[in-house]
Amino acid sequence: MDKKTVYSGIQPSGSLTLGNYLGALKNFIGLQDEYNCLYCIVDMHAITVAQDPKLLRKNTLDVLALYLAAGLDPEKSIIYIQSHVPQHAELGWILNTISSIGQLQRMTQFKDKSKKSKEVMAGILNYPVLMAADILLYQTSYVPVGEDQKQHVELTRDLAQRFNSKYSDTFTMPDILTPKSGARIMSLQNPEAKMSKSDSDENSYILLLDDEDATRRKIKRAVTDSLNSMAYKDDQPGLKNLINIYSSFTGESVENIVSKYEGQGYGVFKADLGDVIVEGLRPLRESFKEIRSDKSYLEKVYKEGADKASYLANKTLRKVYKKMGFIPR
Ligand code: AQP
Repeated sequence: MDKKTVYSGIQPSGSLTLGNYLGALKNFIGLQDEYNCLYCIVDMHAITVAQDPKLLRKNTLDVLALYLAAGLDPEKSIIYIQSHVPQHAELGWILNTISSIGQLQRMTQFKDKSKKSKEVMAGILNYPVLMAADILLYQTSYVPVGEDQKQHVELTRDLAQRFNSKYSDTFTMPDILTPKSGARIMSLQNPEAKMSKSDSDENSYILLLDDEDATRRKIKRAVTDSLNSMAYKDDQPGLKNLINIYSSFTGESVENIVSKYEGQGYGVFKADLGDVIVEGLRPLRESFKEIRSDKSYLEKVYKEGADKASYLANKTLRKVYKKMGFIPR
């Protein structure tokens, strides 16, 4: 039987956080043997928020090197940069013509991001339509993402359904794949908000490229509570988040972690968590340096990836154009 397709992407809108890693990247690795995987660096998504061109170039190559350092293998997966495959924008346009503005305005991410901007650009509203195009272009069955993307995958299903029923079966219906733990890592300073790479407070996140001291310091400073009682409860959201991070790295159950640190105070737990993260990220941090400095290898990976992705994307797009009544060249 043919392998099913897995598709996911990460925006080079900053340096990647522990949230991006535990919610998405870490889970990409194990899927490579079982599925046909495509992992994209979604630069066209990143520009829905103003980007400095120099930084965007740097961050795009950083994300590519982080993909490879984390264990993505270009021999197994198609790894590429979104703007190298223009079919994403083409299908995005087509899907815009069947997207309802009301539905797009109800997306939580649109509401959050538009609140932060003085002038709301159309790109932020249309972001999930481009994401739908990314997914549907490759006849994707599974989309490994963090919980914050759930609503966007549901919208993708709605658009696929709408197109399929209007023009006959064309797109595979994708399902979301969220990790058991780590699907929603919260800010270290405000555990009610998710950890985000674009947060203005650098103590709110741990970057994959932070050094060991910064990693330990940020965990030490993480907001907890004054109860000083080791527990995994909604009314102790800061501690709950730290336990989730610990569990995501070690695979230990929440119950085990709670009983191991019961009666010891948060300081001991935080110090150990700092070690767990530093050790957990050590291999990635070390191989990143080597991979990032090899420009010709990175170029080879993204060029070959774009060729393979374009071939697949074209197959779907040709079908779509034909069904809609466009004259083939
Ligand atoms: N806090 C998080 N916990 C778990 N998963 C997360 N992801 C993001 N934040 C968390 C997952 O990371 C993948 C890539 O995300 P993205 O960069 O494409 O967009 P995002 O979700 O908007 O991530 P950020 O870090 O919050 O970026 P900015 O600040 O630029 O908006 C996705 O699978 C996402 O679920």
